[in-house]
Amino acid sequence: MTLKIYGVAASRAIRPLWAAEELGIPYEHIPVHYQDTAALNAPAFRALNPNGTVPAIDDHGLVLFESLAITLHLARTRPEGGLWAASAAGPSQILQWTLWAATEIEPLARQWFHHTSFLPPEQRRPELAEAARAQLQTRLRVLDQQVEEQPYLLADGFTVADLNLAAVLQRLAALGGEHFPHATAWHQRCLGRPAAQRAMALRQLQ
Ligand SMILES: N[C@@H](CCC(=O)N[C@@H](CS)C(=O)NCC(=O)O)C(=O)O
Repeated sequence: MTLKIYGVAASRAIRPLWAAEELGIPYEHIPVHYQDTAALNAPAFRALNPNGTVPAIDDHGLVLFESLAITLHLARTRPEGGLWAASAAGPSQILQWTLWAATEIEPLARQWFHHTSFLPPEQRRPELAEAARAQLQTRLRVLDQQVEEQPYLLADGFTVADLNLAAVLQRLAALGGEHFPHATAWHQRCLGRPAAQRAMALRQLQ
């Protein structure tokens, strides 16, 4: 039995796929598309994720949804894989940055993306995109300062906190990255990792 990861790589499933690649875990990838309503509504899939969204995982019988919870789970249960923190403070800092990504960054990044690209043109409202981008600037300054004097969010080195935030901020360049050189360099360090590249290459296959 292997870990099963559901969801096309061109979705939030990139997060658990990247984590699995970092950890070197064997996994089976089931590329359910987020627009495939028949697949998302199938009883077998709803049993994995009652929200009818991707990603979901089945980790040897433990079924989970929520992409960032999944990456935390994978990192925490495979500490030898190096994504969890070795220091006493590290696990709490991982939660801090992951919740920050989920609550302070993702809603704004999503609003910007929806109103610039994702929604049909007639439903886009440029003022909402611009408002989200403007609000993100103060948050990006916080990130920029955090990685000004150390390469990753935690003193421990690269952890699942970096993976989660870098994945949530996948469109950093368009969100004002040019004003935040340390954040941009951090983002490039994260996405340039071989495991990230392998996970992103899965997008070409779908
Ligand atoms: N907070 C959830 C969001 C999941 C989500 O909305 N996934 C999108 C794809 S990235 C989806 O499946 N959308 C299909 C739908 O909403 O019908 C997570 O991080 O896993």
